[in-house]
Amino acid sequence: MAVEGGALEVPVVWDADCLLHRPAGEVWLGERIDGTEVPERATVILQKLTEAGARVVPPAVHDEAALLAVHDRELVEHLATVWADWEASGFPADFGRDRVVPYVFPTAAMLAGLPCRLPTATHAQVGRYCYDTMTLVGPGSWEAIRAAAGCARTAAELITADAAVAYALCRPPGHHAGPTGYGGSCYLNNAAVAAQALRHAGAERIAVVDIDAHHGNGTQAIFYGRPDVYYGSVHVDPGAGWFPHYMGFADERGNGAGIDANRNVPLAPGSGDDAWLDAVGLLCDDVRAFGVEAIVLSLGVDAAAADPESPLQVTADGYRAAGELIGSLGPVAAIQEGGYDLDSLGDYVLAALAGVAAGRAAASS
Ligand code: SP5
Ligand code: ZN
Repeated sequence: MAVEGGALEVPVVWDADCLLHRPAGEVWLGERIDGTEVPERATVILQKLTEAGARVVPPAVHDEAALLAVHDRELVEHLATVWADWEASGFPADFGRDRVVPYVFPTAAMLAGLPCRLPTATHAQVGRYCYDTMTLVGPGSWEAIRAAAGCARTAAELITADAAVAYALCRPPGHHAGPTGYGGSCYLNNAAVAAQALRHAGAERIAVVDIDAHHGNGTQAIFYGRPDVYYGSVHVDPGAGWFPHYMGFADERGNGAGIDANRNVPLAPGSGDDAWLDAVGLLCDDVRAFGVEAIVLSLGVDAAAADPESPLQVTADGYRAAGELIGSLGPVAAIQEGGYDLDSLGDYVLAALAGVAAGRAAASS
């Protein structure tokens, strides 16, 4: 897809460590199958954006404080150490278990009111943090997880320093990771790290707008009780049987001081550009009314018609139009979330970012 007006004027924050995470599939209904969250996702996006003339920049040095601002320390330490513990327990060498996967989940139903202990066995600890069987950890996962969060933070810093728009090519994605747990192919919440970095840099109010095909339950959970960070998401209706199943419903509007700073717009499976863009427009109206200094865009492109993980039917032109609407709101740090159709992924990301840049340019002229 050609970008009108020359090179894509959006810095792309990228760290090759993001390729080191190789989940090597997912356990789907009890069987290991090929996963779709593969390293090639990042490679095809990078190639497309580079061809479009975008400047690629490395992340600034990352520190733990940025992660601990939105996640419990135990979660961060678990992710940093679980592969080594798994290996030391002999699972890969002695049992052929080449990836970390949980098998016991300390749900409210299991605990029956008792406090959640930290179990002794590594393989039992995993279910305390990982809430599904599709989010495997292997050698190199932590390096990629940390690199992705660093890219998100740097994108936030770039727009703080007056870039109108910046994009972090994060992999693995982040919006399903919450304050204390991970799942949905996500480990740490890159968009939340970016939003928190913007707050830290002095912005009083921030919006996270999430256009991934799935509800960003992790981002919602992190900011649910907060009045300073709005979260709005359009996604396939979890009530129609789609991940994350347990949240993402329209009546989730925030809690305590965060009431009315959360909005979910679930769409019927099969919805296309018209319904989807109406929903994006509604989120933008919300953001305008809320009043923000910057926007974090959770840019999943899995609402694409050809995407294998969602039944939404959005076109690349739809993503471009959504980008324009969002770019008109203020400076945007766009964070890569899902998007799994390797043939169209790059075109969709490029279309969205070109739209954001055009919307920003029109609003600031
Ligand atoms: C970041 C993101 O987009 N995460 C999406 C996670 C949704 N995963 C749900 C997977 C459910 C079934 N996947 C297997 C498909 C077999 N055809
Ligand atoms: Zn998704």
